[in-house]
Amino acid sequence: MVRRRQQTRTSTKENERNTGQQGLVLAHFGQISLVEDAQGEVFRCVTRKKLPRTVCGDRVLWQANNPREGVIIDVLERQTTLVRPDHNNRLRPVAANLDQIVIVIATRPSFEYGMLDRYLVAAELIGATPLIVVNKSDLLDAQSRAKLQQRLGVYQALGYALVFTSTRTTDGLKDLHRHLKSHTSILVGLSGVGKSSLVQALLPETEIRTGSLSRVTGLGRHTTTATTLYHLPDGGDLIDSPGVRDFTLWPVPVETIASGFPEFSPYLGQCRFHNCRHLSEPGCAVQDAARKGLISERRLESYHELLESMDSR
Ligand SMILES: Nc1nc2c(ncn2[C@@H]2O[C@H](COP(=O)(O)OP(=O)(O)OP(=O)(O)O)[C@@H](O)[C@H]2O)c(=O)[nH]1
Ligand SMILES: [Mg+2]
Ligand SMILES: [Zn+2]
Repeated sequence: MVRRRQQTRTSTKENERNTGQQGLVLAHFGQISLVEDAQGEVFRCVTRKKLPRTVCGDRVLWQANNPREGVIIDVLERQTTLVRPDHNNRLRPVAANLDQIVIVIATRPSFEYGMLDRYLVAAELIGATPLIVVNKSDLLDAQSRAKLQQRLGVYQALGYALVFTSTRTTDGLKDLHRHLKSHTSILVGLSGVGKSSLVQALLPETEIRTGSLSRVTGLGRHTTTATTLYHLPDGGDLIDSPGVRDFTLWPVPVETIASGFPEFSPYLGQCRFHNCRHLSEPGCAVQDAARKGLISERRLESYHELLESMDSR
């Protein structure tokens, strides 16, 4: 009896699966997701109860119930998910199915190397390629640009790509575009570094969905409030996300943090203690490497800060 009921339920679900069509969530706000069908038409959809909340980049099965609206009946498995803890330390997904994280920094508002490192670790841990973009390059004179270039050289030495851009002078935009082709990338970083301006500069024809989805702050600036996906003309998707005041890494086991620092990998397993945390233990191969200048002291410091932040949770 019980079994038959289960079978009936499964076959109803199968039916729904068969009648639903695949779609891509471009943005999500309140109860509504903007779902794009295979032809590029966009529908306002609600999500069936009991399903997880959809996020930008989700692939879903959905049914149209009138020319512009529909219902999401299933959320397909996510390949990757970028999450960030909210004010109450609850994990909130930001976007799904991305393969590249574009960390946008600028000198105004100025950035902090610790945050850059936390974003890089996040990218490493979810298996996304990080790209570092220094926007507002027009604000840098030759000397400060060279200095910044030199300080960021440590990241290039680790194999991370670095691009200087300006939406004012269009400096570096071609180079950025080249990196974005055939990837699903998300722009992350502090509020006001110019993420939406970069999207607008790359997609001059598109009206960047800020209007109704954004609010004008007291400063008269448009701050992005909904994570939104845009298609690039010659392949690839670009996701604009709301700026943050800080980025905290989600809780991970302390052993995992070291794997977010690629330059540690030759030394992992070489320490005297197998459970070495690379803090002040004797015979630590990671600290030895830092003393010899093979690992940047500042990166090691970021690692220590991350360990402490996990301990204090
Ligand atoms: N000088 C200069 N200003 C820029 C550049 N790009 C953007 N801006 C300015 O920076 C300010 C913030 O730009 P936005 O694109 O809204 O920044 P955002 O990162 O999207 O901000 P949030 O949506 O709050 O996260 C605006 O006043 C832009 O005009 C640039 O390359 N150079
Ligand atoms: Mg924005
Ligand atoms: Zn060690």
